[in-house]
Amino acid sequence: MATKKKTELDLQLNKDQLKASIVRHLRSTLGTSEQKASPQAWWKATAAAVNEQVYERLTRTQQTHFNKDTRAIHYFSAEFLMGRLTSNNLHNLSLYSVCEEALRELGLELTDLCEQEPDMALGNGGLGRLAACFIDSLATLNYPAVGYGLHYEHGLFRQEIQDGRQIERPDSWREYGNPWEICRPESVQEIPLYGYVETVFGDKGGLKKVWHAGRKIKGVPWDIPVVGFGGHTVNILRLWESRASEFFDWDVFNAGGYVDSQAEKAQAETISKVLYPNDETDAGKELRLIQQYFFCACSIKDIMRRYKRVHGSDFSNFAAQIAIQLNDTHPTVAIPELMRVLVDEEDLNWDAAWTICYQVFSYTNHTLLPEALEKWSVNLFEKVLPRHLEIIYEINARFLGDLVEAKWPGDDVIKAKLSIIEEGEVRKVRMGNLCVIGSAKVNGVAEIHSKLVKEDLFPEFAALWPDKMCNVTNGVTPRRWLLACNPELAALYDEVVGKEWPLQLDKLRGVVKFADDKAFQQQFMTIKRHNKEKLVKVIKAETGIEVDANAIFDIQIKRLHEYKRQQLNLIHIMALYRRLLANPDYDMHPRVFIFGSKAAPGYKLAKDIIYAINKLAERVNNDTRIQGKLKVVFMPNYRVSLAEKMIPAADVSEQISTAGYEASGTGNMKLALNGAITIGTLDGANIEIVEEAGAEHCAIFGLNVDEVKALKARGYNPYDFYYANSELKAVLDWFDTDYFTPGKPGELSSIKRSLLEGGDPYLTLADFAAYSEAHQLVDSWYRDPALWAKKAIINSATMGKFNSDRSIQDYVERIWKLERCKVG
Ligand code: NBX
Repeated sequence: MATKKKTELDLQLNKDQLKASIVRHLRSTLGTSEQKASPQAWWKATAAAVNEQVYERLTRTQQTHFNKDTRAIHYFSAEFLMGRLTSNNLHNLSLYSVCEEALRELGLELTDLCEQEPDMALGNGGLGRLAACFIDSLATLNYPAVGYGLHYEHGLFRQEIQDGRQIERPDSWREYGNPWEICRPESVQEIPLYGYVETVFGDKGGLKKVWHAGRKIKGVPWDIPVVGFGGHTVNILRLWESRASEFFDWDVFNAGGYVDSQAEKAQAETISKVLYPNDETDAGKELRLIQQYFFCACSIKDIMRRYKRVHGSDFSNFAAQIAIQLNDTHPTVAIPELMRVLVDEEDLNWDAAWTICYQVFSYTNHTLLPEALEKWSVNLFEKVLPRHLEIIYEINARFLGDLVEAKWPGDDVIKAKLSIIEEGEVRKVRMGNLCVIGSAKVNGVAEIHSKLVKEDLFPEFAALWPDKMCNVTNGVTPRRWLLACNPELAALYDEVVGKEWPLQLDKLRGVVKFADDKAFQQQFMTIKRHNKEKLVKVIKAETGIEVDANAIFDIQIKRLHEYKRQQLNLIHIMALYRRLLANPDYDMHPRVFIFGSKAAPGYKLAKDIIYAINKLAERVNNDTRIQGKLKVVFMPNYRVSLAEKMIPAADVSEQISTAGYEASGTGNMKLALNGAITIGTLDGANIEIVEEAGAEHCAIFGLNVDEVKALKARGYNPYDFYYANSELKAVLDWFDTDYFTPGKPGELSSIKRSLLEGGDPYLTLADFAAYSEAHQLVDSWYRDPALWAKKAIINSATMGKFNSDRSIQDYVERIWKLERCKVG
């Protein structure tokens, strides 16, 4: 009898089936029983039951993609900050409430089980989280896509706070297993490193390069299924784990070198051991270059294998089939690697290979900070990747000799600027220049940022290739950042605008007409209140601090960096505290300032700012004189799962970077979508948020990009502001006392020093007065509940543009030229 293909309906589980499946997995997969099972076992059994659905759809997706042989996007990123997957997968499979009911009948709460899951924290911040949102959107929109990255054993460090200071602890997200990943030994790759290059006579005549590797590393792929919303397409995120290659170990082992072979093994496994915790700055470490090459080479091999299975050695379709997006410069080495494979291994001539190469790659820039632009020393490159350095030299020689010479004949200054190689005492490979030269398209991540990429960072490249530079404004997935994290607001929106908004976030515009409606305002603010009450409990549990849900919850959550200006927030809170001490009746609505932030372990000033926030918190929170009008909370170990609890509870969103420095921001989008009012500068995507929500519904302050540039050009002197503003002076002088660190004066002085002697590179003092005024405006708005509710509603309802589905659609139209591939 012919087996009938399962229909969608067959796939959809009901409550009783899911319940039976969970219990079956508890017994047969987890080897325990309903009586004995721990919450963790229940969570894993639930995941296993869900995986039956996931795998069926994954297989269908892969078959469909194979049969249709369509063009696919390969998203190369050193980071994917996935967070937890259980509730996300349940939502995307439309199984969330079914599962909730099934578990309830078993005496369990789904939300409790979800807390068992460790965050998959394989990223630092915005860049890694953006990659996670993008693969969600790609699957949701039914685009054939693979995410490629590194299977770090330890993700971003866990942050503990001890006596106010950040302590880094290792993160062991898979210590007890991760039910969402599948090991694929059948797709293992072997990757060469070190060694030397030999020039030999090729079979077809002419010379040929052969790279003799000094060692080889095994790349083991782990697949994480990426379930699109609606559950049609299940793509994969393929993360490479490094292992010792058997070929190498055996030689050493047979020679009696068991211990040496173990050392080799340990070294090989070091490559994917730990995520570098620096965001924005680059350490230039050998291991990091090896990490980058390792995951790019494994991924290119994987793409080649799949391509050749269908097309053999005919590469004429390669560029039509394969698109690769480079998430910042971290995967740049993929460009010379593809050249190496095509020229050295597949015997294509240089021109043919290059024509393919620059059509395949595109590059996203996420920063203008000079210290963040990756450069590798030529010596290091030569040692680790000798053949790649030769290829880079060849790319560079042809680029400078042909294109640059034709456009600017004899201009050596421009040549030096555009060269991939930076000359100097230590010669360096500029990864940004290599990316631009080797890519079809280069994009920034918000309108203003893309403009600055074009005009300030790469002006000559833009003159050479006017069509290469473009913009794709970032977005966030509304499934995780509204539907899953704010269920009450999601349900309200379902009622008011229908259930399509998680796919078409623009539909929320339909809510605007209720912004003045008293009943709706009340519903909206009641939900906010519930979310705040939940956060009150989390704050108490995590920090012991008691806060009142009647206060304004003012939240700044992001990595700690001077340009993001947590120090501006800090000195403003100190100013408020002074006002309250000077006048206990100082008229302000009670405020809770809440921070969440990790500092790079080597970033001394950033760690000092965390310490100062905690010391200020200790003093303020225990000062009865101010009658609870001011509270300060530093939430330890900020991460995706904590963001999901903080964002729905925010009244005010702090987006206060120095204009021109925050490429886009994505937390700004999540907070506004959940009804927070932005207090921010005209920087990154804030500008577009204000365009959507209306300037009157945001508290914008401070210097804009042009004013920042002008002030810097005039010569900025922070002392001008210090002496001109007595409150600011008093606050800064406070850092030198022991008011916040009893018996230890000077412990916080580094912050004052950076703002005065250090020259205040991010113009904190220049923006202080305007920031303080903006806060007063926000305070006055909050005292008018109807006005506040209206602004909060309008902010949430107008964030449709910042759906990551829209970003992906922009990438598809402007860069990737993909077609959707419906999985039946
Ligand atoms: O990328 C961030 C930007 O700062 C944000 O403005 C932007 O919204 C976000 C997404 O486009 N950049 C970022 O997160 N960078 C890193 O995390 C990073 C990590 C490692 C590294 C350099 C930067 N070596």
